[in-house]
Amino acid sequence: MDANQSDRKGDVNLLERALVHIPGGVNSPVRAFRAVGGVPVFVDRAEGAYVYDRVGRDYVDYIGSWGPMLLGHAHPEVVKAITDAAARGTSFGAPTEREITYAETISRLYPSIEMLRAVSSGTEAAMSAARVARGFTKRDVVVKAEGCYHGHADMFLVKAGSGLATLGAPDSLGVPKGAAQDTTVVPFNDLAALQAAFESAPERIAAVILEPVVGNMGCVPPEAGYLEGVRALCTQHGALFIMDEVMTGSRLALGGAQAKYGIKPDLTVLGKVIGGGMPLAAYGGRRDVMSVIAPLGGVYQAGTLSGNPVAVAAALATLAILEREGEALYAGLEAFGGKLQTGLEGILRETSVPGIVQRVGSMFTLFFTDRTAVKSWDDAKVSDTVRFGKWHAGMLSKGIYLPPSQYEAAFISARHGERELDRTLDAARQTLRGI
Ligand code: HOZ
Repeated sequence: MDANQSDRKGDVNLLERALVHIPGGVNSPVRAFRAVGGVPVFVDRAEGAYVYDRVGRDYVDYIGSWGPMLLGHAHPEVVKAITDAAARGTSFGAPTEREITYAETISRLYPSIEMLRAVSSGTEAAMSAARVARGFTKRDVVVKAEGCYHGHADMFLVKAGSGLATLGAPDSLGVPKGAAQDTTVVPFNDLAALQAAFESAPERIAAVILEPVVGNMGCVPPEAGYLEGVRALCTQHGALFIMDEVMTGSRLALGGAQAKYGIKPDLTVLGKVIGGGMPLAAYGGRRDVMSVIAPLGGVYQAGTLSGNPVAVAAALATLAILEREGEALYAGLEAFGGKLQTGLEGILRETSVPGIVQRVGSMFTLFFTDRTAVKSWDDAKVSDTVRFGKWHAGMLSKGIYLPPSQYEAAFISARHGERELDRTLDAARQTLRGI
């Protein structure tokens, strides 16, 4: 069934009901559609490349649960792994053999990760990695890049992208000055600024954390030599390089952006794809660094649902499929992404709408800008967000479900094919003609 926005009364009713007991009607702010106007789609179920609302209206899904659904929704092998695991108990709070297999699998796919901890969300993974870096180096300062988002721990909510950028707020209320005073922010893709940060705080910087390909200010790739430069500066100054691969991990390559670009971080933060669509994330890296974690060392981190057996089963099934399908799967994503990008760029030219498509593999963003590239938050922030709102509404009305923010990357799944491509480009042509 094609989407028809004239009949979204059901979503309007659900939003009214949701607003009574849930702030903004949503459990994560970007989902509220405040940046683009309109009413969020209340999803009833999802399968393959589609999400469906309660009356069965279908949408080609480019949110993919904000990244995890690389294999598409409800992959039968993943669903079976989840149901089999659930039937054997949903939480033990005790070690399991499958956690070991999970750690062995991640370590095999990401050779920089000699030891890891499984946690329940990317936020938890990033804040724990920062604590480990501080505990290991005995230094306090963490450097982040403007527009990169590392979850909602206090120290990272400084010039963060994602939902904060979407709502036009650089920082969050409720973060005490003390919590953020040891966070230094530099522009992404700017090695000179990072070098200056190191020089102005000699032997005080514990770690540099960044997204190797940013997804949280829209899709912003690293310039040639940038990640190598960050690696070299960290090594030179005795700081750890933490790669936040929550979005890129096992999406841009089986071994993440670090495999794609050939960079070895000291610590890696993982989530989304490596959690198989369940609440599972991980952080890990060098054995000497990870050995500071309790009970081996003095850095504390714990969690009742860490390494949850159902989540780990979903993750293992997902990673097994990715390993089995290997290069062919990533080549398919690249091929779809390439056709989508070329198609959208052609339509932008045809319609004379100022915009550029930035894409790395299966992550992309159409920036409404007259700049020729978006390399940093300074470039991203001047995008025409009013036009983005019209684009989003137009596409949604034609059954295309895009992230409701200029500052969230869109994600392609392995289940997106020619049918979805044609439908997306038809909708884009009609929409861009009208804005
Ligand atoms: N802010 C996350 C994505 N960048 C998650 C968004 C959501 O789940 O609503």
